[in-house]
Amino acid sequence: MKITALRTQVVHLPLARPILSAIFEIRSADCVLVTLETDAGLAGEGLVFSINNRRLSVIHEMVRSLEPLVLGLDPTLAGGFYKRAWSELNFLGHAGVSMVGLAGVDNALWDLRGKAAGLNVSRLLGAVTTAVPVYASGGLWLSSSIDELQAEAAAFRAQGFRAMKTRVGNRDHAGDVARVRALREAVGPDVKLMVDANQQMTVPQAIRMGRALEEFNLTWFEEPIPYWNHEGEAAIAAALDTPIASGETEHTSRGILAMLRARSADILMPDLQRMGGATEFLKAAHLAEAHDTPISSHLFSEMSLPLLAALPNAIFLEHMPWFAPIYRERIELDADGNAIVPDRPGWGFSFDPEAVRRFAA
Ligand code: SMN
Ligand code: MG
Repeated sequence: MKITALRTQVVHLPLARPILSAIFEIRSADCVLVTLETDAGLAGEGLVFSINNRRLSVIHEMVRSLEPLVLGLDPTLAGGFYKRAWSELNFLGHAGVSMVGLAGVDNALWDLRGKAAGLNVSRLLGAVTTAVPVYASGGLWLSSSIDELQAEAAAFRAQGFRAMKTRVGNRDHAGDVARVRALREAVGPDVKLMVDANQQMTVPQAIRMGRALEEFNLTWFEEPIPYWNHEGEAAIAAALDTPIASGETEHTSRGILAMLRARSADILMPDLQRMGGATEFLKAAHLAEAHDTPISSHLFSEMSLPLLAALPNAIFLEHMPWFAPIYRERIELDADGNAIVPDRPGWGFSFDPEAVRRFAA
């Protein structure tokens, strides 16, 4: 089998209403869909994205720039592509848009290899499980009032979720604590709760916040301070009983390795596109396993689900519904609130051509 074309399509997925985290207002998720066509009739799919339609054209060009490296490639020799791309991208650096572009192609190659083998990517890798614990992340934003927080939490429970994440970091300590308290009261003691500060605190603020939140038995406290301050994050992790989760803003497995060496977080959450795709995501996960550190995923729920199902140290899938509108299939939950890994080959989630047309530029 040989790859005959790299096709890209741009789609714009508006959110129902603008949402606020401590760092961004988000109005839309805008994607470059990547399709690798082959002479065997199979096609591999991946996607990368940007928020608010900013710099999407840069990402698009970065993906397109890799086309010469995949044309004529046998997908079972994907490692050769990765090695050549890694070498070429050295000039711009193994971070930022270089890695995002690489992720688009690498993820499409993984889908293709799964489809060629007739296996879901989880089974291609040697699956650990067929269902992965999942938490709802597409709600409970800073833009929600306390009443809205409680209503959204109830809606998540009704959808079958047993874990959910809210945001803090509003520079209003008492307000943040009151919001988490209201949420814990709304969901009761059995639902797992996480909070995410999106890097907007200082070390002392984060320690004070973490101590104030200890009574709510949080599953984790995410990205308390700027992502590059590994030593500061390690100090927070050492000071608190609540586990610190971090890593979504790191690039490549080397970024994750630096965090592991600094002991800056108790749980690492590599982001599929900042890693540079599934190839590098897997390396990051294995490095974490060698450091006895659990991992979660960041965004890209449809592709992260099969990957986490093949990783013994995976503890939670982030369920972010932003990309669901362009897929034909939806992530389904079992009665225990786990995301069911599809048996379908490749990622097990494929672009819906009609939806792609609807959301196209
Ligand atoms: C997040 C980051 C980027 C976009 C949306 C949400 C957030 C998360 O940090 O962890 O979901
Ligand atoms: Mg986060």
